Amino acid sequence: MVTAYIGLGSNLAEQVLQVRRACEALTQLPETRLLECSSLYLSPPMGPADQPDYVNAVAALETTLLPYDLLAGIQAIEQAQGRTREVRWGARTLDLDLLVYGDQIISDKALTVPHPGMPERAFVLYPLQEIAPMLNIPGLGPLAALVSNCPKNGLKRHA
Ligand code: PH2
Ligand code: MG
Ligand code: MG
Repeated sequence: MVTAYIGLGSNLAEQVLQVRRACEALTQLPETRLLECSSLYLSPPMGPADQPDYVNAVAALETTLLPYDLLAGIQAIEQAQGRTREVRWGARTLDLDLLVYGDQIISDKALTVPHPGMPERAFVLYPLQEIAPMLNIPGLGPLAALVSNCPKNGLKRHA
């Protein structure tokens, strides 16, 4: 049994509903239990500025799925919610990223875990801190230290 963390993001097509529905869909993954979903946050876009603000959250799961099967599972949820993506870092209906998979460090063509963008992403670190304040991220160190080195960059709790 492994604890894994998933980053959720949406900035199109009823973003709040997209993220809530994705959290619900995570409860339906096989061999997996949803432990907790963070509050929803609003964040200005990282990347091209000509796109709507994002709704972001982070979920904690307990799973016996292998990392690639978990990845396939979250990609299926993206597809089921009508994910289209044309532009790198462009607007999307739903983005689910495998952030952390237990204490494993994986780096190959299909998957990089822990997610390499985490240290710069307030919209990942702050929601993660809400649900796992003592987390130590393999290869990156204590979450608390990453948070103190990452300004909020306009991140706000969604009312
Ligand atoms: N995701 C991206 C690109 N930029 N910006 C915010 N605020 N939130 C995101 O989830 C996000 C982003 C690519 O996955
Ligand atoms: Mg992403
Ligand atoms: Mg992604």
